[in-house]
Amino acid sequence: MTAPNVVFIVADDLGFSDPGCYGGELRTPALDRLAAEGVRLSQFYTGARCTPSRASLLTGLHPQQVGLGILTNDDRPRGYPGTLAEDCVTMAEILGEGGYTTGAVGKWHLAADVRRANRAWPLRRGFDHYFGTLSGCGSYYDPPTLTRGESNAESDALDPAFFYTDAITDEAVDFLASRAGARPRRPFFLYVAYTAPHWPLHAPDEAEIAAYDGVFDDGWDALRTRRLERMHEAGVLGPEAGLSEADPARPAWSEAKHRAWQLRRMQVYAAQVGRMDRGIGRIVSALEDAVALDDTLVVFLSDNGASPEELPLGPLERFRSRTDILRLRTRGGSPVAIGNEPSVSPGAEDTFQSYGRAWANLSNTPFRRYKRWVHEGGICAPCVVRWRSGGIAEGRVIDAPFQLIDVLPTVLHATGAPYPAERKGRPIPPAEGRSMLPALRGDEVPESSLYWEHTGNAAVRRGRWKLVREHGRPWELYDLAADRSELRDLAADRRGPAAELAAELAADWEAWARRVGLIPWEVTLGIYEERGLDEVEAAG
Ligand SMILES: [Ca+2]
Repeated sequence: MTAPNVVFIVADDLGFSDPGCYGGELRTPALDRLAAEGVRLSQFYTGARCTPSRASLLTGLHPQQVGLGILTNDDRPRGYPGTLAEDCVTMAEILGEGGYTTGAVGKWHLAADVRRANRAWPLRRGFDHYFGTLSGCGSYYDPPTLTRGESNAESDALDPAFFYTDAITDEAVDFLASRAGARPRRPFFLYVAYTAPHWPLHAPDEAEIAAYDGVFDDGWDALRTRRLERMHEAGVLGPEAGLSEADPARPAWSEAKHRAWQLRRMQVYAAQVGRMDRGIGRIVSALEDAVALDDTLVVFLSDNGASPEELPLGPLERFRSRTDILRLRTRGGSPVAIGNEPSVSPGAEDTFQSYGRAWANLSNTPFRRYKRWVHEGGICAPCVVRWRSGGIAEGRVIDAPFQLIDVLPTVLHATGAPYPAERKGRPIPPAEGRSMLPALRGDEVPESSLYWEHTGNAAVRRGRWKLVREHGRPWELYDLAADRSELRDLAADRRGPAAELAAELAADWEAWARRVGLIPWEVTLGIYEERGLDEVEAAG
């Protein structure tokens, strides 16, 4: 068998149960097709936020090991550098060495400096080709830091028809079409990182928003219940997954104000996902046209759980000055209405809103918490894998737990590429994860411990047990085999066998934290305090 092509498709802040094939109301026919011809994972874990997740995906290491524990802020000398380390390899570097053509399209978010080309930019990290945004997010109509190769390409957006989701798709399709005709033929690695459905709520076609009229009218409470029923029916979750309590920090739907605006927010979010799904459909068609679909390992995933962030984050002036993600005017010169103001209907270029906490609570059904936390709602993501000639089971749900560090070993397993011992003469850490392929082919796999930390929120999972805490709070212990949604804290009883297990797992987590060079959140908070910054306001 020849080495397969590899295509990653990444969504940004898409909740676990949003896609149709995971039980959501959102229409995702292209993704559903990949799921029907491949597998869905029911326990695939990411990091808690964009930057750490992308770092793990591309390097096979924990984000703390590669300088990206939080975001792309340079917090040296005491904090993380916030830029991709030199002593690690990316998937593109490994596959490029093995004869692959490599391309990255879309969001990068792994470099502290997004203005001047540097060693953390895509072309210097193994990609032959790059088009996309280097920063965390921004307008879909006029994206800041849009870059082709290493040159600013923001003027691409002067075309009135420009829309970032479509531009990402167009570039990915062009890449595939040109590789298909190239001789001699080389396998390719294409990394497609959409920014959808990360805020701002931008959707260019009113018909796509109107297509969701009525779909969400019963509100987040009723829809959470129905989603979980569909997830049980589809086998994406078993009966051990109960519905978490409604987040007390958001109103019941029956008491929600500005309901028309609330519905509009969710409909625009759904339309954003629809645009992305259409792009995924075009990418799959391009692979078919190149007669390469069945010989391509296609991995779709979201980088973290749905986001509860309300806009603006922190005082507006600081939000403006600290981030390079904001346009104050449209391309036509009109002011942009920044923030979640109910009198403004989101979707167009002169708006800048997010869908907010209550809808994110629906997106993460049935779990607790959100992006930034490491309870299930923050780190459990939809993940679909298709590779027909690789013998991956078709249409099945795979229940074995995996996390982002396992993707790189999976690709190495599939392609036969070796993991190097060094980069540019410097030793690098061994890959942390293990191949998912045996499990994706339907075999039983042994248990392996998984670890997380982000802004002090921490967790370790060993088999059915998960120890998890919010920063500054005591550890909680859950039996995920009986209680997937983390509803019954077994560590609440501070004595007995559960307490012993909790202590053992806590010690395991501490040892991991030391090994990966974790910088305690208190240290970073101290740095921000000295600089007069709120925690983390920048986008991610
Ligand atoms: Ca994200």
